[in-house]
Amino acid sequence: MQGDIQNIVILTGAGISAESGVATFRGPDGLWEGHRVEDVATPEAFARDPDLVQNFYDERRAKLKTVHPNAAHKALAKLDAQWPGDLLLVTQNVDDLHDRAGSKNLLHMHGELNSGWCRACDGRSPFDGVMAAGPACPLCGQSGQLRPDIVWFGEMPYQMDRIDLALTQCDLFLSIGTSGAVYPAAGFVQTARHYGAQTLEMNLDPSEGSFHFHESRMGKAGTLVPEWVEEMLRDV
Ligand code: BV8
Repeated sequence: MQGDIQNIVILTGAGISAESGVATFRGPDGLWEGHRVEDVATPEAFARDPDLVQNFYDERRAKLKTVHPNAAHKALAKLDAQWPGDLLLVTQNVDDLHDRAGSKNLLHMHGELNSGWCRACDGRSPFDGVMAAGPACPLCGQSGQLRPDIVWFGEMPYQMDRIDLALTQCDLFLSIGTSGAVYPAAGFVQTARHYGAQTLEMNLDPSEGSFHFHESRMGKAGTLVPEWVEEMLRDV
């Protein structure tokens, strides 16, 4: 696997955090903490019922304090530290588990629970409290103007230029724990493959885009990812 691989792009989704106890989005009932994701993760939902949306994210932010990185997060952080080529970890997840595991070459394309975005000064700053209470923006001091720093449906994901460049230059694209239901992330495998990368998927069950991957490994991320990292670091 690792012979001719220099540059790697890894995409993660909610499945990598599932074994840490963080709810995935599209479980059997299709509901996410009792809501349809499209009903709460949109600017329209926030305009219509800001308290509902703020409470939804406040609950998830508070839960972060009770969960911890699992073996998959830790294995990716080890690869980040020891891989001699380029490695970019693009996560769709808004939890801080990759950060806490120690991954450095990491970007949150859908934003982060522990960040606040001020509608008054447009500034973003670390935030780990209760936003529904209308706290003051740490940057401009205005109260009641913070929104979750989350990319909702219809909003542009973060750092897309950086992601697209990495996809054109990678030798391996690995997707872990995502259903392949949401774009543009679900299209990354096609871009990487178009530019000649090997493509590998690790998921509990086949994603919507499984057929785009050269190889799919079905199983739990907590088992598959550490095995793969050891395989990649064996001859480094
Ligand atoms: C944009 C907020 C453009 C963060 C989220 C029609 C066709 C194509 C596209 C569209 C369309 N209509 C609209 C669109 C665009 C839309 C979209 O893709 N809609 C979908 C529903 C069709 N996309 C957007 O709007 C994006 N923006 O396109 O902007 C634009 C252009 C110009 C100007 C402005 C804008 C924005 C997308 C981001 C939306 N935000 N959430 C939050 O609150 O968390 S999306 C939400 O779903 C999450 O962010 C999550 O990251 C994402 C994907 O979910 P997954 O991570 O894959 O989780 P899921 O539960 O689905 O799957 C988990 C998988 O893990 C499963 O397969 C399971 O089997 C597996 N698993 C479980 N346990 C384990 C496991 N695997 C391994 N081990 C385990 N233990």
